[in-house]
Amino acid sequence: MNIEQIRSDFPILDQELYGKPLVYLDNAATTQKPQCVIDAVRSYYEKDNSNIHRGVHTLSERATAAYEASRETIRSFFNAKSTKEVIFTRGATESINLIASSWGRANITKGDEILITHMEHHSNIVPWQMLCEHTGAVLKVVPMNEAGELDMNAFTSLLSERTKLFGVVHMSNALGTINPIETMIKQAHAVGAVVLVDGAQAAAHMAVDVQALDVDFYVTSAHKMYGPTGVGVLIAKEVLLEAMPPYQGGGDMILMVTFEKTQYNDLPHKFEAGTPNIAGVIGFGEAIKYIQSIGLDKIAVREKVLLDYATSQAELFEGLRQIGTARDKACVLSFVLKGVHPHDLGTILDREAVAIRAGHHCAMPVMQFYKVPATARASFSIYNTEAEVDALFAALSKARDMFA
Ligand code: C6P
Repeated sequence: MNIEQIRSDFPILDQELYGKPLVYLDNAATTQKPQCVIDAVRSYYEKDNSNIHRGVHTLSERATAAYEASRETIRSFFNAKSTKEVIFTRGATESINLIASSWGRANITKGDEILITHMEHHSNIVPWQMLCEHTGAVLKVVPMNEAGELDMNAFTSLLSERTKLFGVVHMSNALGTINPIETMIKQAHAVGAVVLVDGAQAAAHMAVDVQALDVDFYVTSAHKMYGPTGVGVLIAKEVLLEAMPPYQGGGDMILMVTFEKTQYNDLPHKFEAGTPNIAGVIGFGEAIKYIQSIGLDKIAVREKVLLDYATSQAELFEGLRQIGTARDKACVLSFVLKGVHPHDLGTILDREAVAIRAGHHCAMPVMQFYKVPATARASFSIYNTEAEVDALFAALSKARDMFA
């Protein structure tokens, strides 16, 4: 794999901050965008800008064709059965809220249980808390161990016929843990629960086959997969979507409206009310093609090499405590440095042109578990290099010296 060539696909990487080359290690927050994605978005606005599914004119037909072609690209990438199962949303957060609002309100009643895990992002906690408040259902949580791995025995004993939905993050943004979702889906199905997998972090780093997994709902965001912000996807089994009421009402999600009654549109349009993020969806499709052009297998192997390289340095770095040491993890090095608050660390590293994230990563229960207010998090992507990992640790040494 030619990393220099890959880097040249990302124009933003070719810049200096404070006289030093930018080292971008905040990929779990959002990845950078390759030129082909930028071009696709620009070309849509320059040549095809028009509303979709409505116009009979050429521009509208072109925009509609490009939008729907992206849906097919994304269907094939995740191996969904049909494009009816591919719903465009604003991102993983909106996808989960859609499920909680639509599926949740139709299927959850008092006394039912929603099971999630201790390492969920807030977007896979709060919508379920809201649903529980509204319905009287009960939220249960699968605990984890010190390494940041789920307690599978506890998971098994928490499952029961009361469990109506099990929601689990595929790859934790705060820890990097990859969860054994295949086994968990099977076990949850055995008690009759439907399963939602939050793939916001995972989808750019490992192949996901929704049919092989037999997952009911899989969600992700384009911007963590080299695509634009403000767009994402919900992939769901058609049988579930057919039975679910619309999430929002408005244009495009209807076939016929009278004041007496509205007939809803067919899938997937029933869940896409209003003018969508057309440019974003087109850019998303292009981003997926970009990933395919490199190959997820190669991406996963390369990123593992980089994470191992960073982890071995972290293990030797005096005063550094890693947060998240699961056996199966990817792309995330979360840590605290003795005597330096993560926010100070983030600021000092910024002056060295090293971009990391410092904070609770929208996973406050993870911080509570480790009894830390925040962590510093370096997260890697396909364009990062060993030299950038070295730059990270050189900057960390400086920070440690400053606070010594
Ligand atoms: N995590 C991070 O820096 P949205 O914001 O809808 O694109 O994605 C939400 C989300 C859901 N699940 C997981 C596992 C995530 O990591 C995220 C986003 C970013 O870690 C922003 S908090």
